[in-house]
Amino acid sequence: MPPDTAKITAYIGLGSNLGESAGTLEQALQQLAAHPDITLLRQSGFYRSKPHGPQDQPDYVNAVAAIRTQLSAHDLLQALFSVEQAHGRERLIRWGARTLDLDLLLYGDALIDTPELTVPHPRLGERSFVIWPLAELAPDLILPDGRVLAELQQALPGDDLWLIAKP
Ligand code: ROI
Repeated sequence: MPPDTAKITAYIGLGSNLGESAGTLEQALQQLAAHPDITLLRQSGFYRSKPHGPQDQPDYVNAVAAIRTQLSAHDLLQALFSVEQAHGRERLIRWGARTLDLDLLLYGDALIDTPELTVPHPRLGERSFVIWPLAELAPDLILPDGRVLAELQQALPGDDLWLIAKP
């Protein structure tokens, strides 16, 4: 068994605005927890949130999960894709409605910039639907690029999201 130090804490953003969104998020969390190389540490509450980007789509349900894993960031991304695909996600329309979206927000202290993956997630700082649930899990977090989560949260009033289910 490899030492525990090989494990990384990562944060995953979950979002859905088609179908039974809260149920879809519950299932996705269970699927992540069932993965042999992923331990689900904590999940945030579920938030209903106004769509960012195109407005002509339903409100979203969003949450964030903290996990621990020995998977590389790219292998973790593949694992997220397969959970998305199990929910019929097609990555066709950018910024359109979706049954399930899983974003790798943070992977330990890593700064990653490859064609497939950018970590921290490039738009994380602008997204109340990410920052608020993330702050619920890790209020003292400092991002690997030095940004202070509490300051990002203060800059986002959170008036476009509502806690609909506590963890
Ligand atoms: N808006 C909200 N509120 N939640 C999301 O998960 C979400 N995801 C997206 C875009 C279209 C940018 N807007 C969103 O991809």
